[in-house]
Amino acid sequence: MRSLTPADQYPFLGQQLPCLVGGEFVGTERSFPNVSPVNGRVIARVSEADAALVDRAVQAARAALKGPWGRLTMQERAALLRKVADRIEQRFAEFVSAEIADTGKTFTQASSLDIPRGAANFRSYADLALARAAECYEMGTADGRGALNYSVHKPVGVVAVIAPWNLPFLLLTWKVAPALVCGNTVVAKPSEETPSSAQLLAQVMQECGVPPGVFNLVHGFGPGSAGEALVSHPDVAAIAFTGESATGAAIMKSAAPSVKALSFELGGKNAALVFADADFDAAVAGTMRSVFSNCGQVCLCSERVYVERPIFERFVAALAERAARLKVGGPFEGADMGPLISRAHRDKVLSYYRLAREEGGEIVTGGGVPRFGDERDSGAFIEPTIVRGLAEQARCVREEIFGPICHVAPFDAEEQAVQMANDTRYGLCAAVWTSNLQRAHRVARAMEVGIAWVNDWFLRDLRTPFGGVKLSGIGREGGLHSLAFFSEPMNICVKL
Ligand code: NAD
Ligand code: 6OD
Repeated sequence: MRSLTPADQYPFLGQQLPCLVGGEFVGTERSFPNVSPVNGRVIARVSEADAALVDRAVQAARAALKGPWGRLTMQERAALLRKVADRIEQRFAEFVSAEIADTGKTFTQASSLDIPRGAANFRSYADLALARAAECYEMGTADGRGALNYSVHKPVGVVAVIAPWNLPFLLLTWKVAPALVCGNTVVAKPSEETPSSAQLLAQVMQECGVPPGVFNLVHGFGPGSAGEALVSHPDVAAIAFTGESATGAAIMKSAAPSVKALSFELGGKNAALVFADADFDAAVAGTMRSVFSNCGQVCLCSERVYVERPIFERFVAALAERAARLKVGGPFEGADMGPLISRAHRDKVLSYYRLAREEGGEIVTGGGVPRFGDERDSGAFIEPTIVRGLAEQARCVREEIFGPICHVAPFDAEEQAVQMANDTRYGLCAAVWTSNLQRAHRVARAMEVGIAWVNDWFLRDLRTPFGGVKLSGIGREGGLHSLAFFSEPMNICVKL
């Protein structure tokens, strides 16, 4: 065990994190605390951008579109993205520490998923942008000479990127990288809970020579703060947002008067379907991952697990046994699961633990808060929890909880499993566990979601479409889909 707290590794310990506006770091009088979810300690303060500072950031981003940035070729922008990826890797330890300090997530996860994916996002979009083909259509004309149509891609303009706290660096860079490679300028707002890896990214942008105003960073909250000021700003052309569905609805309202382009990755109430013919051990291990990764705080996590009746009892017992053995603890303790993001979020998740009992569910394992007898008792730790016996209409089965909890229910027939999985207002992803090839394709395709995994979960190829249907989002990101969102295509028709 290295330390109970990441504070000693944290690059901004005791500092006030500034915003980045037009190439200058700007502190503000108004600030808010950055609190460690490991022990409740204030580890830094964060400058809060007001509407005036957000406006300065947007104007700087607008001006930068017409500066040297606007004259760079795609190749030059792609090269800059690669430089950013290299620099993230050079400062890898600091990024990992920053992410851990804000979230309390395990060192293993931050160093194997969050930060490497941040660097990979920049490299992957550099590759993709260079490989994008232009559309070209030859056409006949009455005079027999014909014409040639070809498309060019222009930037959309100033893009607002708004990120949540669960995978802060992965999700921010997932949008910043394609926005920049397409020639846009960005005003990014990380979650108020997780400002630190974005702060390091701002430094990296400066170090790599990204021109002033191309990448701006504003800190703050949503309503009545930097977030709302940004999404309602008339000079922001597009908003790429990841977060709760209700927040998406509020942002749509703010964005409506200036008819902004929107890309939304929102909440989920994802199902895992486990058929009796599945590789039992792989299905248990995969479901453990899909329920408890990042303390259940991944939009893709399975909160509803449907298991075919012949293996139901054995599956629940295996899941419960493994969940009870999960080690909950601080980032450097070799734990399987860190804390939730905050005490406030823990109160919300605990309210669902209580509700599960009130709604007639049986808590198979967990259901409470672990006691450590040290400073971690002031953190936001919670027990991994499995519930059974709830009605499909129970709120715990219908509402996104975003914590380490799932409800397990049996099914008797494939059609019933499909019906139950799809009976939700969300539609982000599903995991199907079966060894029957035909069933795998049939059931995966029947899922009303944007992403279905067969015999795995959260296996990512960054070229693939990513997003959700229903309350889970608008549009798709990933690969060419992101490049399309962040570009304005224009057709040029040449009479020959
Ligand atoms: P959130 O919606 O509370 O906040 C996300 C961001 O939006 C934050 O930066 C916040 O400050 C900002 N914000 C809030 N209100 C705003 C407003 N009115 N105007 C502008 N900005 C505003 O989400 P969260 O709690 O940070 O993250 C958890 C949620 O995100 C869960 O619902 C989860 O499912 C979802 N999520 C979805 C995906 C996906 O890919 N579909 C990925 C990660 C998280
Ligand atoms: O892997 C990704 O690209 C992605 N957007 C993951 C989202 C995870 C949600 O918490």
